[in-house]
Amino acid sequence: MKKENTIIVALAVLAAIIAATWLILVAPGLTGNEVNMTRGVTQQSADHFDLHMIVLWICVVIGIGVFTVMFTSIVLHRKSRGHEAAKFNHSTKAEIIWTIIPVLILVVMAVPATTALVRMEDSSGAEMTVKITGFQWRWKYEYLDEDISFISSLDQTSNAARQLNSGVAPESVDNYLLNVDHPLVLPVGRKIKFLITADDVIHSWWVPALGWKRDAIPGFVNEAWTNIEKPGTYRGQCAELCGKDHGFMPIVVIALAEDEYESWVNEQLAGKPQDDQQVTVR
Ligand SMILES: [Cu+2]
Repeated sequence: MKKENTIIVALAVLAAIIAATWLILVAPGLTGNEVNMTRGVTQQSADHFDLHMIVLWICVVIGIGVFTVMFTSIVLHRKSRGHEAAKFNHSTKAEIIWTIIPVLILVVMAVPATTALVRMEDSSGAEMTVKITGFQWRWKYEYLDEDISFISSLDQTSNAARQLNSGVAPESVDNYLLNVDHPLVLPVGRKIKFLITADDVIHSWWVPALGWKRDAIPGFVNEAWTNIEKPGTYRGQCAELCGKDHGFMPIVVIALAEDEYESWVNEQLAGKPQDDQQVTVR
């Protein structure tokens, strides 16, 4: 086999692998069927997204390299062309190379991952604290700096639609099973600490747009924090199988601009919409 032919086959294989990678990773995003993670609305979620992309592209480059060498070898050095397997069975040089290179790649990936992890655990300097308690099957929110607390349950429309023979088509309900009666209202641009626990079994508080999820465990208080950058409505769910209605305890976070949040707090303290929130749990 001439050297030029080897190069041509290798290039063809490389082109085919790059095209396949593009089709799988990039093309779905162009057509709107994005299969990637979302970037979210906090620095933490952006950190996670960036880490995920760095690691993904490292894997893509490794994959392209490995498959190019593999398919080129399979095509050009097949038995029917008269090639014979090499006789050696050990190569110290190869072993050193294929140990050192992966170690270096892992070290390169560990640096940004550790930085993000340390930042994620550092809730110091929080400007407000919200205690979250999971119950079968609802969430209780207590604003520890204000005298505000309420219980957040699945909204009535979803709850009615989910009943057997309800006559309400789930498709007709907006945000079916992802809506609550009393959303958690938070300000944007403020560092908010969460203390997360549960009162019966293990639940898990998860809003994907915030970039993390924390188990709510009876007898333990887990800590997390966020600083939402963009006003909006962000939905999540309990992420720990916690009983028969595990699928019916969604989470809704409404992030408001600072002044709107302040007027919401004042409304709550004035007691207006609080009256119907004294739901008995269990
Ligand atoms: Cu739960």
